Amino acid sequence: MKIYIDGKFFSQENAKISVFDHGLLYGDGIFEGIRAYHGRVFKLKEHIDRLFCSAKAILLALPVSHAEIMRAVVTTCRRNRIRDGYIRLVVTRGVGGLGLNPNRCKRPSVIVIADKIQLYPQEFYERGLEIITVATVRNLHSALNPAIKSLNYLNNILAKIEANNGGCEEAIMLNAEGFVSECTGDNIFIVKGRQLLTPPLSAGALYGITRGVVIELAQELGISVAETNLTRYDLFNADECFLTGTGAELIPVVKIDGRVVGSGKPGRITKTFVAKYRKLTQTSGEPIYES
Ligand code: PXG
Repeated sequence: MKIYIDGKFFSQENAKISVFDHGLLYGDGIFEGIRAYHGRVFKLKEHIDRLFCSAKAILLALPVSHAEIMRAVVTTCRRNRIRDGYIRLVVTRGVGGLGLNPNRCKRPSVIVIADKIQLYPQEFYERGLEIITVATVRNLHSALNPAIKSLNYLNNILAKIEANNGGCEEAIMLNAEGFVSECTGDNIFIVKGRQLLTPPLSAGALYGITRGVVIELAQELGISVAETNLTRYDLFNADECFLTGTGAELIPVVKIDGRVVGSGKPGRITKTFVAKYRKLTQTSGEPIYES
């Protein structure tokens, strides 16, 4: 595997970052998780746009342009002969001293890892997931805004541990007001009648790229979408529920905190979105290879 670090490629053994990098010392940095399907990088521009938004929010001046980062991602995929894979793009604050001050970090580092994708077991997609609400509350947007895809993911990791301890793959996280925000690495949607409902970003959700695609697909399907505060009660009484994320794609949810959702099986509207999403991933994206 060849890993891109600051414009050069390194073997896996030699791809190294300093222990003085503030990405390691303080979680001071940002990242993106991107997928490639069929020799194309899916929604690459949108991921790089979001990376720039995260960078702006943490006052990190990216050392390379939007176009250069897009090229770095595509080139790294090509060097690793990726057709279907997972790309982790990381930008750290860079090497600094043993103190918080980011001004001592002279140059951010840009890292691109392109690897094979580890998929969730197929049975989750066929039967649906059971998920639980966990005690760890989502970070306040006035503290560390969850819209920033930062290297500081402990809030999400703690929630994931609680889900795992409860025998589940994913956790529902509530915000400090008790409204549903999202899961640890996925956004959440419910179906109620002919309407799709999802928490607004102000509830502490990430502006998910997959979430955005589902909202666009809903428009094509003539299904209305409302971004609205949801409580656990709303989830329990939904007709259908599904999660969205680059890693998970669209995954049906059939049980929440012991309550069976809808029929207890992946719903009809969920399945329609799954099929539409799959088709889109197979037919669009930034080409990695010349055809
Ligand atoms: N919420 C959070 C907190 C996330 O980290 C999403 C929602 C979904 O966003 P996208 O843009 O991917 O639709 C994420 C993204 C993994 C993995 O390996 C996790 C994500 C993305 C890619 C891989 O668990 N999370």
